[in-house]
Amino acid sequence: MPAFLSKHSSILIIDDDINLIRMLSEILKDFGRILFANSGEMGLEVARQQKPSLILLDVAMTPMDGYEVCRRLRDDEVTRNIAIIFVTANTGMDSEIACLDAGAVDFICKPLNPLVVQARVRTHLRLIHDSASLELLAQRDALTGLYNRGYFDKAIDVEFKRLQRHQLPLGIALVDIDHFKNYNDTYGHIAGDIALRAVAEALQLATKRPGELVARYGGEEFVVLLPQVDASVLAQYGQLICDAVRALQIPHQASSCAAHITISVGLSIEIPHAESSPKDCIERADRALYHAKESGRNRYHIFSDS
Ligand code: GH3
Ligand code: MG
Repeated sequence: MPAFLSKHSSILIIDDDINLIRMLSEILKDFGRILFANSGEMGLEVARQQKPSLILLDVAMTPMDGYEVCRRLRDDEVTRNIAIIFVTANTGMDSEIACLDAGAVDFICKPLNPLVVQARVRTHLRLIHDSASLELLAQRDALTGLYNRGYFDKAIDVEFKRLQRHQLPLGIALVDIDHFKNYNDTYGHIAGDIALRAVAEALQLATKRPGELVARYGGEEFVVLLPQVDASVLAQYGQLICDAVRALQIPHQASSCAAHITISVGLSIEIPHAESSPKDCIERADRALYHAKESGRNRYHIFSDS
């Protein structure tokens, strides 16, 4: 079975004719989880709660018709991006245009032809699956598979605001591989790429608490978002990732600080407030990283004003 036809797909059928719901459920039973609602009101509620992959929406319902349901789905941030296919008995061009103008991706005419319904739904589930895959791909760094800088920049903005609202601390770790230029010069760029991947994986494995996020910040630098940590947990984390990379035991004969690959880590922690910004948090971690490098590398340092 193709990946887009799976138990992860769900289809919501909104129709006030229970026989039609039954018929569509039977036609689409192998396409994913089938949800249904027999009124526009109920459909809006289910859509909000379950966030289905696709909605099949009857046009002629009372008291709220399909166009109105569609408009409300589009107005709601939670349901805005769910694909909608209208199911309509009106086959005229005006009706087709009205369906598409209302924001539907397609329409299916009654009486229902099972093969046509399946073909249309299959097509849209595939499109939804492909665009979700592209979106996931756009968040990732191609070499390491970690989140990329663009994704991290958005994530830290969201997290900063959330923690500011709750007055909880935000920790940041900036991680930089020591003497990595020398590593490339000694072992070659391909070996450098392999080492980068290994370090990325070690960081990911060591970063386990809910809400924590590891990203490749650029080059041989990584960044970790550590929501709701205190200073002692942050220090433990700094030590943990230094140890984890050391434990990889990747030989590095051109390093001044060890016989194998090591990292330096800059840590910062603060409760976000109106006068600060995510950029300030990163800057503090960057200054701490500079300090760790200056103090001999292969260590972590926590930012403090002094
Ligand atoms: P320091 O200990 O001060 O951090 O020294 P460094 O040599 O690690 O730092 P520098 O900024 O001088 O060099 C970083 C090196 O990282 C240079 C660059 O070629 C390498 N690098 C960046 N991205 C990649 C990558 O994707 N693959 C490989 N193989 N190397 C990379
Ligand atoms: Mg470096």
